[in-house]
Amino acid sequence: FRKDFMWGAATASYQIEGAWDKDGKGQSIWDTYAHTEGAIEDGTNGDITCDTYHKYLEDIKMLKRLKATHYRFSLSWSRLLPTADSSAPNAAGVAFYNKFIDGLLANNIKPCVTLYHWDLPQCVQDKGGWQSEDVVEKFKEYADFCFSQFGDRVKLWVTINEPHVQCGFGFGMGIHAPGIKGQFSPIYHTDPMNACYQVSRTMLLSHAHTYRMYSSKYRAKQNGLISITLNSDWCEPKDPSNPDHVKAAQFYIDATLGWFAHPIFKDGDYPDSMKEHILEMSKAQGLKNSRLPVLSEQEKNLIKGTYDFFGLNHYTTRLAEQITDETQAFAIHPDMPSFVYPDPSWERAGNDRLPIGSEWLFIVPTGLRKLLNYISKTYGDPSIIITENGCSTKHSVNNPGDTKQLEDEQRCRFITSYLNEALKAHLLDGVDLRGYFLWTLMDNFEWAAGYTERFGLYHVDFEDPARTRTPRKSAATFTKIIEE
Ligand code: PNW
Repeated sequence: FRKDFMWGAATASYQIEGAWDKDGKGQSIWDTYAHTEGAIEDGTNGDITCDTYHKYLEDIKMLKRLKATHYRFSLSWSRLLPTADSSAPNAAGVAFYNKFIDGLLANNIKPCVTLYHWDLPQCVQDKGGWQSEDVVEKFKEYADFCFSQFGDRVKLWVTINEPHVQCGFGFGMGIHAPGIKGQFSPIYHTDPMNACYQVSRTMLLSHAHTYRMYSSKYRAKQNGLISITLNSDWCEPKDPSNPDHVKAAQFYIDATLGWFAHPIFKDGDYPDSMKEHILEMSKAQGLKNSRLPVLSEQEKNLIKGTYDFFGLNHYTTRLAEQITDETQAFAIHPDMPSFVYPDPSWERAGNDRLPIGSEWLFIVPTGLRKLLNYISKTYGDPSIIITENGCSTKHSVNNPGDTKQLEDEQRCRFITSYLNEALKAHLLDGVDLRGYFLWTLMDNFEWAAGYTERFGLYHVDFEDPARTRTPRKSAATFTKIIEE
């Protein structure tokens, strides 16, 4: 890897901070959602979680011990601006992040800051949230505030984390905040509102306006880099000689990665395959126009090229074939014609002794190399930063002898093998890879799975009021790779 390669770990505010109602913090949609009965698998929430708000010095020590050069974390919008009004900031929130950023820098760890990792202020949600045009101005106002407060020291910014996961999980499937269901309800196919598409549009515009505002107002003085982080699986046809399977695999990539990458990294607009297919589906259901909102020329010009690097979150790989009535319910958004699933021969994340691991994560290191090559070729060889990659263990099942799963051999193998494929992409294929952030520094609140799924290099004891952190074997493995 490059001499200046960024080696880090990643987290997100709602997943680690706790102190959900302390020192003037406003509430976010995740506070609301996690407090809703039945929303979270184990009935938990992020009220305290790792208690990073009080224990941030420990987190910095852990990063130092890992020999990380960088740390990716997110800011809590509602902790900084409880009423989403930048003329009324929460001084305690600003002070917290200032202490944290200064602490990282004092230890020679550079911050990579995500502005938005899913915890929208509830007051913004109450006015329509991502479904309202107004959110674009609100987001810009928040970003402007963050650049003005922290941009003298933060040189690496991510506007929005994984918009397609939020669009699909939050609006449609309804399994993440704000929990808006619809796509599989009987009324869904006659509902022209189609929240997930509206939301994808306001997210793209929020990102683009923020990028341009950074360029015009801050770049000359602060000299940082800013982009978006997109999650993508790698996907292959189940049978490569079957044209339907080939088409399904490409469509899955277009409608997940391409949904946001094509507008930002290519020509300002959604991929043609998406536009054509959604129009066809909309017409078949008696709609006059496509439920995918049309982006104007002005909007396309605004969105196109708003990146300084390609932020990639990658975990797993899928096989694809065309969708059928029986498999429709598994689609992440309503017009997905591809059915995707893991090859049964792939190793599943989770303890080998357990009958089930984490539901969705299968270990396919070669998928990372293929995906990096795909991105490089499709989007004009951008500098790529892997902003997340990691491996989970299922925690709730009794696992005698190693209840903390400190001897996490599988995670060690995951890290080593995925990084080896990333190295091949860099050395053998010429992909411009700039950094790697491991998800995640320590066990934390894993969204709808609560604390049942653990991704941490450090185990966190959530029964213990001190939230004691203990390094797993994988922490040493990762450090050794960084050192060597
Ligand atoms: C990412 N999928 O989310 C998020 O950025 C993290 O906050 C999260 O903790 C991490 O990955 C692990 O889940 C994803 O189903 C959630 O494909 C789901 C998927 C991918 C990423």
